[in-house]
Amino acid sequence: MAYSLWNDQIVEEGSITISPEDRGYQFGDGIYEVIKVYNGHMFTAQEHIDRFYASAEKIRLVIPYTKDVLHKLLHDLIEKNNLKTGHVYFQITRGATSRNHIFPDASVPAILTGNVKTGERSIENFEKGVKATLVEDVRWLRCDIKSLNLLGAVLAKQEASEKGCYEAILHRGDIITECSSANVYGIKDGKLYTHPANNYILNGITRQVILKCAAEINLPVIEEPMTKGDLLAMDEIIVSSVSSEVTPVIDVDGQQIGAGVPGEWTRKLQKAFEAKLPISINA
Ligand code: DCS
Repeated sequence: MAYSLWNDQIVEEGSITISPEDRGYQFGDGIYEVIKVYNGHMFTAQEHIDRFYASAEKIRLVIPYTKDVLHKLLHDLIEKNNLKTGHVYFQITRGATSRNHIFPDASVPAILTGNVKTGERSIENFEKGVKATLVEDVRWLRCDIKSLNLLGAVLAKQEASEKGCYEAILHRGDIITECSSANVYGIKDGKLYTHPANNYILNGITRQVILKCAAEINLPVIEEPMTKGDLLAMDEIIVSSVSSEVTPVIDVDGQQIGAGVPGEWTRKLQKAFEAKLPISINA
């Protein structure tokens, strides 16, 4: 039996009914988060919860629960589903009411839902690396908000998939921003380059952990935009997200990156990252 989050209750998955007039359904008027779970433990839960509240504030949506209550609900959801390795997804919308672009009045409650998914870590990708393709970034200008509006990301990821690629690396004109559902970095001459955390990208929680890992291994970080040409000339490229962790990119649109195999700095970052995870070889 699978259990879901329904506002502040854990309920049987099949018992939930979503209104066709839910604003998330009609307008994408809501926000979401994905937290990775290792051996039953959420990784960087507080950071994800903080970003959830920050995204909500940016769209003027009031979450009717405290961060502590939400944390406890997610914990209970994981436990109730007996999830070991996978992720927990949750979202909140501005409620269900007669369709109108204008915000509903305060009596219409926001709707919080969530569920878990089992999934092993993508070890083969981490080891061998993946292919990516460059796609024009046609998303809106508030990519810092983890909005339910994901059409730009969906179209880019679909294009990547049809080209046999793991990710779409997005560019606005000549400037590399991020990926459809991950951040992107280049490593050149012992320096790590990535787009600054502004409105053009989602400041990934994994990105924030990776920047700490870079400091630990004495890899200087330069948060400046790269051009397409800069990216293709990098010694190493990586992409990161809760599920991608530190995934090496060894090919972009058929062009080999560096030696065409995951590089040394990537390996060091992967090691430093893995050391922070709530996993053990005996678990
Ligand atoms: N950039 C975008 C556009 C994303 O959608 C994501 C995560 C990231 C960066 C990386 O952020 P995290 O490191 O916090 O995961 N996307 C989530 C998603 O939609 N599914 O899984 C992760």
